[in-house]
Amino acid sequence: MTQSVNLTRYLVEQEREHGIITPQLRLLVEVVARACKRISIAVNKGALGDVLGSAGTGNVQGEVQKKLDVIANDVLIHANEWGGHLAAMASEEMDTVFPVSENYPRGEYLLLFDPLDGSSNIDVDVTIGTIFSVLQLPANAGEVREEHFLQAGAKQVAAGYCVYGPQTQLVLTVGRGVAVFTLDREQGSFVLTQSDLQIPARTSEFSVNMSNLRHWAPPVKRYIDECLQGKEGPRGRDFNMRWVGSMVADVHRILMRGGVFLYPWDKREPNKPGKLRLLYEANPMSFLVEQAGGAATNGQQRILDIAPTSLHERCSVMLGSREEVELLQRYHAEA
Ligand code: AHM
Ligand code: MG
Repeated sequence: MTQSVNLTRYLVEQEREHGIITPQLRLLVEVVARACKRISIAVNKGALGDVLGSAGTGNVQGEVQKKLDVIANDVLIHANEWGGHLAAMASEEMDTVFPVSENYPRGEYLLLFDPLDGSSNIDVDVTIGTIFSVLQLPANAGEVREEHFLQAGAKQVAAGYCVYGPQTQLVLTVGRGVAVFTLDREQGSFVLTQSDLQIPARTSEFSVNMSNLRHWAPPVKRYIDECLQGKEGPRGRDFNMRWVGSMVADVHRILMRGGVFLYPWDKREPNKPGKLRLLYEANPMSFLVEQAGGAATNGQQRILDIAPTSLHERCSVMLGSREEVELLQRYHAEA
């Protein structure tokens, strides 16, 4: 009988055979995965668990919080604060960093997350997810401060997301490719269902909120316009479009079958680089996409090279199949 590989075994093997993770990092990923199981259960209950609708509060970015945003944030905090693997956490839903209490030992890692991505899809039973990113606390850091989190995405030691769709899947990188685990609800464990994921370099599918077209910068308009011209245009082939409106779901599709995802700068808010958050969304997704052979840019530079200047910084995002992202980069350079 072939034995299935669960998340614990996968992590133990990464530690033992490849030496790329530490026991503390293994614990961290397992705790995050356990928290995601709890969130998945809450998501599945929906109205029966009284988890839908607005929480009646706002977050630091002035967005109305949904009950599930708050629940998922609490689950991640409480699951992670006592294990001794973390120094601090930061979340899209919290104003400032959350250092672990002095009642617990301090670990060497920093955990960042978007607890519930795709909030606008919660109440309509459409796929949502949790995104996370792991950094190392700089040596001799002393008291943890916001500046310790302001590391380029290339410094991430792990990143992933959990997608709550028809199946619950955990997609993970610890810097050696991308692995996919599917939640076996009977066993209560994440089972490895795909390893060494690769995004095809070429694609004919794009993912963007087309209602914003008139607000984009010329290079993005040019790229999408040429896709829309199909066979008759300069691209010489027809393009398909898919847009769920949850980054997790849209990026998951791209990791599974290729494509390019865009959430570009928009002239309605000229001083903001984009809508999505660099530390909680763009960096972890870019790390996964690069580990799967794809590319991620903000138009000007590789997303993983951006030096963050604040915790809730935004970022223009274009990621996915390598050839398409390179073309977008070229159109930006030519503009
Ligand atoms: P959220 O973290 O509050 O859910 O916001 C991020 C989401 C992304 O998942 C998605 O790509 C984008 O916002 C969709 O925004 P819009 O519907 O405004 O185009
Ligand atoms: Mg989000």
